[in-house]
Amino acid sequence: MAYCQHIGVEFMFINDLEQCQWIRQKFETPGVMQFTSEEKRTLLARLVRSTRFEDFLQRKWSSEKRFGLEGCEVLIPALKTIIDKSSENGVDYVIMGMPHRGRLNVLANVIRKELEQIFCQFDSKLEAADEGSGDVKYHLGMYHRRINRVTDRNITLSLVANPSHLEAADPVVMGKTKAEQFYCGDTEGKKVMSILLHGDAAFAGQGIVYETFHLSDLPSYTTHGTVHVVVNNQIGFTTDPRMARSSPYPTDVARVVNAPIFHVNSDDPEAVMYVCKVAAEWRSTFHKDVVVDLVCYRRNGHNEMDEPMFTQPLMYKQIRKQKPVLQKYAELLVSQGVVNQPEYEEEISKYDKICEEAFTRSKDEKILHIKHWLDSPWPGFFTLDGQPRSMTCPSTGLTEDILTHIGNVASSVPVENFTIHGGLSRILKTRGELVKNRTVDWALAEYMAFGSLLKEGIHIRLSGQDVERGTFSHRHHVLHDQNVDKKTCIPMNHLWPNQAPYTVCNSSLSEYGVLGFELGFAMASPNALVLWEAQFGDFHNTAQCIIDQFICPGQAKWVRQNGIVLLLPHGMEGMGPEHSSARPERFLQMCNDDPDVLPNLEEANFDINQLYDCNWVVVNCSTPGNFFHVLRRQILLPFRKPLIIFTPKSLLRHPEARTSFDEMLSGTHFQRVIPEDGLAAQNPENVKRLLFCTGKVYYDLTRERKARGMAEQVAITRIEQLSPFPFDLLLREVQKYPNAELGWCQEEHKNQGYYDYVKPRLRTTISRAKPVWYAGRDPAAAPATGNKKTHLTELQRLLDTAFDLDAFKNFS
Ligand SMILES: Cc1ncc(C[n+]2csc(CCOP(=O)(O)OP(=O)(O)O)c2C)c(N)n1
Ligand SMILES: [Mg+2]
Repeated sequence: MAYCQHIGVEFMFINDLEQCQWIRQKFETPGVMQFTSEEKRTLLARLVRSTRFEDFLQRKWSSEKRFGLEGCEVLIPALKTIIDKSSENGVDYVIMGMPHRGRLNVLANVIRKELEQIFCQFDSKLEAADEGSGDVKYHLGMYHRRINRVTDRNITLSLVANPSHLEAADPVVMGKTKAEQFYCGDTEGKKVMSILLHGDAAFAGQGIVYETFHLSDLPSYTTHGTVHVVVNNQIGFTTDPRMARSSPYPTDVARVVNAPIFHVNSDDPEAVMYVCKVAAEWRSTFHKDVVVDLVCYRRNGHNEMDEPMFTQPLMYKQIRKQKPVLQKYAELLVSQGVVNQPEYEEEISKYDKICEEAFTRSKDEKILHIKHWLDSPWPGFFTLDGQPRSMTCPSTGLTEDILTHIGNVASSVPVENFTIHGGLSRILKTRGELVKNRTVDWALAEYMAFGSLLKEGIHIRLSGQDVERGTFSHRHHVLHDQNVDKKTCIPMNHLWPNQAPYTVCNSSLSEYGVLGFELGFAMASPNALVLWEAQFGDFHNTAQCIIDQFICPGQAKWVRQNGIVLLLPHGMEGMGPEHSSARPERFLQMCNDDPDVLPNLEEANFDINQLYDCNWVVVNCSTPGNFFHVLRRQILLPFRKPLIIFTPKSLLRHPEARTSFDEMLSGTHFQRVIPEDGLAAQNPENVKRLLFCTGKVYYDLTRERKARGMAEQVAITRIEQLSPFPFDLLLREVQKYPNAELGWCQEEHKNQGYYDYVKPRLRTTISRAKPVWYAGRDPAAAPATGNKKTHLTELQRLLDTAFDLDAFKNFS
C-alpha cells in the first residue's frame, strides 16, 4: 500500500483496529513528512559520515574484507533516527544485533567506537593482549555509554558479538535485552530496547528469525517490541542472480509474524528518516515488533574482494550508473538552499580529517585488546585487570536449618486459601517425609540449591519446555489452584524475606531460539543462575548453532565468560532412538583439555585452575546431593563457565538415588569422583577389576555386582565431572587397586557416550601402563534401539562383560 512517495506500508494482516488507524494516520495525513533545515543538515552530515567512512577504509585497505554499506549508506542515519526518537521517549539503553554488512560503520558512527580502535583491527601485526583466540573484526561486540547529542540524554549502546551464522544472534540480543530490563525493573520496556538488523536473504530464509519473533509474544520472554531493520539489497550471496526477486521477501516474514512492515526507498533519505521515526514511535506506543525494510542495492560484490559482474552482469551495469545517495541528497539540499556547496565540501573534509587523525593514532597501538570489545561489562566481578578475585571455591554445603527450611517450603503450599490437585498433595507429602528423614531426591536437591542461592541474592531463571512442572512431573515449581482459573503460586518465591526473585518459565516449542535467549540473559550479569532445560537431551541438537558458535568457544572468541547451565535429560531406558541420548560425546569432543598430557597434579588449587582453563564443564551426577553441589558451585566459583549437566529420568524416582543431609552440610563439596567405598575398598589388593563409569549405569552395575556376589572382586568408581577430567583423583583410585584390570563401562553405544573421551585420559593418568577395557554397547548409527526387549538384552550383555573376569583374556 503506497501512501507517501517512496514509502510502502503493509499492515492489513494486523487485526487490531486501533493499531491500524494509528498507522494510517501516520502515513495518510497530508504533509506529515516535513523536516526543518536543521534536521536536513543533520541527515546530510550523517550520510557524509556513513559514506566517507567506507571510502576511507577502501582507500587505506583496498584488499581487506569489510562488508561495506555501499548502496545502503542510509542505514546509519536510519539507525540514528530510531535511537534519537527512542531516547526522546525515555529509552536509555539500546541493545543491537546485526550481521556483517555495515557492521564496522555502525560501530564507528552509531555506537561511536573510537575510530583508532577500529582501524588498528586492520593491522595484522598487532599482538593480542587477552587470552583466547579472538575473532575477525566484523564479528566483535561493543558496549558504549555516551550522551545522545539530539536529546542531550545519557544513552548506552551495546552491539552483541556474533558468529558468522546469520541471524543466530537474534535471540541472544533478545535475552540480553530481557535481562537488562529485568535488572533495572523496566517491566514495560520503556527504558531498555532492542534493535535487530537483518540481510534480506537471511531474514526470509533463517528459521531462527521466526523463533525469535515468536518469543516476543510470551510474557517471560518479551522485550516489549523490537525495531527490525532489513538491509534489503534484494540479493543474497555472491553468485546466484535468482536471489534478486521483484517482490521483497521481508513482507512474507512480517505477514507471518504479524508485525507491520514499512518499505522505504533508501535513495530517499528523508523518507527513510520519517519511516524510522514512525517505527520508533510505534514501538514506544504499542510495545510490539515492527519491521523497517530499507530497499536498496549493493554497489559492490558480496564483499570487496568479490566481482559481481561474473554472475550478474546486466544488473551491475545498471548499478554502476547509479549516483551515490549522498551526492543525490547533497544536490537536493543545495538546490533547496538548505546548504551551499562549500559547506557540504567542508563537512566532508572535516570528517576525512577525523579519520586521518585516528588513523595516525591507530599506528601507535601496539597491542590489541579484545577486552575493549565486550558487549556486557560485569562491573566489580573481576579485579581491575580482569582476573578472578580468588582461585578458590568455598564449601557448597549448607546448614541443617537452611536445608530443613527449604525442604519444608518445598513440601507445602505457602499461601492461604489455595487448593492444589490431590495428586500433587501426595507428591508434597512424600517430599515432607524425605525432609523428615533428612534426605533429598533429585527434585528436592534442585530446590535446595535454588532456594539457598536465592537467599544469597542470586537471581535464578529456569527456562525450557514444561519446566514449571518438569517434563517428568517431578518438579512442580508452579502450583495451580484447582478452583480459581490462572491462580498460581511459586513457593520458591516464599522462602526468605529479602530473597532474590525466582523466574521459572515454560518456553515456546523452540530450542535454537530459547537457548540463544537464555545465553543472552546469562550474558548480562554474573550474579544469576540461568538454566535452560531440554525437554529431552537430544533436542539440544536443533540449537546446535548456539552450542557450537557461542557456548563452547564464546570466551575464546570474545573474552566474555558465560555461566549458562544446560540441563539435558539423558539415559538409555528402552524408550527408543529418540529421547535416550543427550549426545555426551559431542560435548566431550569439544572440550579443550588435552587427552595426552598429564597436567601438574601437585599445583595448588589444581581443581579450580583446571576449571578456570576449560571452555566448559561437563558433569553427569549419580546422586541428587552431587547435583545440588554442582549447581551451587556454579555460582560460588570466582569465574563463570558454561555448565553442561546430563540429568536423569528414571533416577528421579529411584529409591537408591537419594542423598542424606549429612552430605550437604557446611564443609561438604561437589565430588568430582565418587570412589568405591564398599567391600572392595577395604581390601584393595584383592580387587581384580576396577570399573569406571558415570551416571545411571552405576545403579545397574551395583545391582549386578550384588547379584553375582562380586563385591570384593570388582570396585566401581564414578566419574561425576567428566570435563575437566579429574586426573588427580583418578590416579589415586588406580594406585589404590594395584592388581586390578581397568575397565570403562557405559550403557551408550561404543561410538557414543564417554568412551572416546575417557579412555585416552585414563591411559594418560596411568602413563599407559595398562589397557582400559570396554564394557558397553557395540557401535551403532542410532543412539538406541526401538525395541524394548533388544534394549534389555543389550544391557544384560554389557553387564555380563563388565563382570566376566575372563572377558578380556584373549585380548591381552
Ligand atoms: C546460517 C548461514 N548460512 C550461510 C552463510 C553464508 N553467507 C554469508 S553472507 C550470505 C548472504 C547473506 O545475504 P543477505 O542476508 O541478503 O545479506 P547481504 O550480504 O546481502 O547484506 C550467506 C549465504 C552464513 N553466514 N550463515
Ligand atoms: Mg541481501
